[in-house]
Amino acid sequence: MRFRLAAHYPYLIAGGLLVAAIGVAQAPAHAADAGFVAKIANFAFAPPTITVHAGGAVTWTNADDDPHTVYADNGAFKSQALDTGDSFTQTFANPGVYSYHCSLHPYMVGKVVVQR
Ligand SMILES: [Cu+2]
Repeated sequence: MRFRLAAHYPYLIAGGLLVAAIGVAQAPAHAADAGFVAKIANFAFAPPTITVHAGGAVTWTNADDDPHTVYADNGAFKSQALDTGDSFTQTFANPGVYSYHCSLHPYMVGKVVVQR
């Protein structure tokens, strides 16, 4: 019996690893969520309209060589000046339409539609 058990060990170990791997693959992602990934490029917000659910977040990353900001038209949120590669994340708790612009280039506009 001892030999038989030993002979089965590799299979037991392999089976255990497989179960562990499947368990990891099916585990829901609970890591900090950057939410909707948007970018600022060529002096424009992309995409110009973003839709998220209440409680969702949007992260803008500046891909331009010039600094930009993300300013809510109603002042509800505002970023620092974002240099190349800098990001700004805003969480939207309540449904509504949030229009925003770049305070350095006011012709740069966008909006976030927050659904229930
Ligand atoms: Cu700008």
